[in-house]
Amino acid sequence: MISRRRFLQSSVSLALVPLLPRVALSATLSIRPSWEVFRLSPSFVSFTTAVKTMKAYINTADPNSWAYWVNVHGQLCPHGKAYFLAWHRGFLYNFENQLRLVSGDPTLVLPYWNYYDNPALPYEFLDPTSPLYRGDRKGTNVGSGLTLDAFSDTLTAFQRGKPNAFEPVVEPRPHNNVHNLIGGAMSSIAISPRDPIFWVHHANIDRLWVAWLAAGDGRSQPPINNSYWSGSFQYGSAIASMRRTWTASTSTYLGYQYDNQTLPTSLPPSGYLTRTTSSSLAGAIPVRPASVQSAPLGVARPLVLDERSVSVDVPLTAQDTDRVRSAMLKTDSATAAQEGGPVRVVLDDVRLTGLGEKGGYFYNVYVNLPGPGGAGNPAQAYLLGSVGAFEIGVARMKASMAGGSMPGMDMHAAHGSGARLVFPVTDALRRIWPTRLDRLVISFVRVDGSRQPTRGQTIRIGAFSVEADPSI
Ligand SMILES: [Cu+2]
Repeated sequence: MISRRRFLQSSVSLALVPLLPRVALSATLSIRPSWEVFRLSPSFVSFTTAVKTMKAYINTADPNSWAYWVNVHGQLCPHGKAYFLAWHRGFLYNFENQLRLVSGDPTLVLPYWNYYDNPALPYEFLDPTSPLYRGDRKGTNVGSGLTLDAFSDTLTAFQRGKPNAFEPVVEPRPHNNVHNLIGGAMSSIAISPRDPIFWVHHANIDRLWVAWLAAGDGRSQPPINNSYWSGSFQYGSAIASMRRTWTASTSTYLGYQYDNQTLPTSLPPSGYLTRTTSSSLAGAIPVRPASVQSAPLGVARPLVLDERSVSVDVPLTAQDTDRVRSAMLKTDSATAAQEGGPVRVVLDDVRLTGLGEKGGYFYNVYVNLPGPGGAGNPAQAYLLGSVGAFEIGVARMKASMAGGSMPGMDMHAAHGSGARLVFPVTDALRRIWPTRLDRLVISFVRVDGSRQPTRGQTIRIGAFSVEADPSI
């Protein structure tokens, strides 16, 4: 895989290459169907033929190759920051155009995988003779990674940085969780579009965006003339850049609609749960896992994660308790939810083991889960976030871009630098409002995409700590 810098340089030299002929879009294009409908339609053959043809063509500078799209995503996609949804919408649009060109089928549209209806990987992706197959997947069911959090009536704003915004919630849950639970290429941001399931997963994420806006009840995004939409998106040197303004009219974007534009209202029946994921059942309160370590506030400890769920005990002195209470009382909720909020879990020097890189799992990170038999709030009240191979890749990508060094994006070659992940704690403490506050217990609850997850170490955290700013 080429580095971001080399990619940008090659963009300059390729600027003289004429743009490929584009399929003219009819005004009536087109309704994206569910996978269940799509697989019985003639388009299914066009799709698999196009996938096979593109995979067989090895020229990363040419959008007729599968690798072109993998590289564009690895170099240019915004994750964990603004325009996550809008950039990927254009990415799907351009890729879909290419599928039509390659297949010669001008009616082909991407289908979506609605895992809220069926969380099992569609059968066609598991057939070793199909171009949709990959042998590196670790999970075949994403049910344990689904939540309804993003569809709450309280999330009426759209963009990152606003309180109660949709985009920063739908990205981790379900988007990241699905990437992690499938594993293989899907759990690496650098190469995830290698797996054909990427495209039907992202079509579903795009559909959820359409459904969110269509659900109304005050849900709104910046209007078309808002400065938020100024600027453009890039999709590599061979594809014309696209103005952001086209994102304003979501339900009829470029003529696309989905055959189901309603938000999920329930989670799929739990036909499948692993030993360790019963705690991720919708609405169920996870049982606090046993503590394996103790770390005083502000003191960093190494922590290794494996197939088990674990907790770290953080005993608080009277002075520490004052600091945490002060943060809970005096911080507004927008600040409390920020990454660098006044109380935070800091995971530094985070590295994937060889097993961990393969994905198929993630860990929900909670604060002060009730003990066995303890009643409490809804599970999501305790949730700080999650960590898996996908989040670690995103953190490293963001760090390398912020640092300006733009090292090679090949995660497998970049073992040198550990990632840093920070989870705000103050907001969750305000939700659960513990009456006693003599300790914080940070729990890592393992979630798997397979009935038989591999045992062994996945993530090595060089320095785990809980930090609290001095009393305000
Ligand atoms: Cu992406």
